Amino acid sequence: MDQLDRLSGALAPDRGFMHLDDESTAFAGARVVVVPVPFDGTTCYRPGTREGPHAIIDASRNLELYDTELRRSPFAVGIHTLRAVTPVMGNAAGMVDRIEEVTAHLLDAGKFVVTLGGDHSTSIGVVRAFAKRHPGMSVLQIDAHADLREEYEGTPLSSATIMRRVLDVCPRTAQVGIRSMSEPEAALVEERKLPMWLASAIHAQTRQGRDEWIEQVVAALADEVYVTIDVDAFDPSLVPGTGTPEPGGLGWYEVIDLLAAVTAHRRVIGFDVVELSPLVEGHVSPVVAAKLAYKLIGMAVRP
Ligand SMILES: [Mn+2]
Repeated sequence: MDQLDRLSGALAPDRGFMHLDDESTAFAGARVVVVPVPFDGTTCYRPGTREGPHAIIDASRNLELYDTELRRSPFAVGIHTLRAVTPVMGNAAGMVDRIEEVTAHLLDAGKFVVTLGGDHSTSIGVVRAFAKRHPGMSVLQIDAHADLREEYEGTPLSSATIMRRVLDVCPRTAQVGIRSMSEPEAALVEERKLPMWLASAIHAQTRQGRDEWIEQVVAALADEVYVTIDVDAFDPSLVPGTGTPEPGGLGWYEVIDLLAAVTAHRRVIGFDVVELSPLVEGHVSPVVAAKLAYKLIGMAVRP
């Protein structure tokens, strides 16, 4: 823990994620570790995602510990909330390295790592640590944006380049809920035949009462799957609290049904929830992000 102490500074909000008692949160016994990363050095439109982790943990206070669909209480596997990772301000590369280091420590300790952003560049360091230990894994991205730019405003490490950086270390990806990308990104998708499910295609099936897209996404994934969830994948009517909203997003049950299928047929080895901006909307959006994180812990980490 000494090295983790060096990298994480401010105290976690009162009692950590889900506000559990000491017995359920002790580091040694906890199978899950939640890592708050209050960093938004690279968000391009409206900042405020640095407030995301605190807002998610705060909102989790009001969630039931029992999951009605899973019919059990996911917290029973033990959930420790790390103190927030100290931001390296104005130095995206330094921040990515620091996040990789924290994640690596936790993975080597055998923990299931849940990272709360922060902007989406947070995921670059996390994925690097996972990819070194799970070279055959897939990355499933649930997001409104393809985030496949080679660089954005002069930097290769940004919210807008995260999936391009993922491709540097993990060739197997699936992108779901996408409805915004540049022409060069679309050309890259075409050229490399990157598996992508546009939100419009998902909606077309939903309107007809079909959901074959879920099976197709699962089929595209390797046995081990890292999941990165940008909350702007959801429709802005459900999650308005994000820096770069896009109309036409996914509904709650579309995302949950997908994650249920992925966790049933593949091994989800870790995930992050990023881009929540509670300063834009801080009542409903943090609750959605908190419930999503808790439910995915429940689906991925079985007792
Ligand atoms: Mn996005």
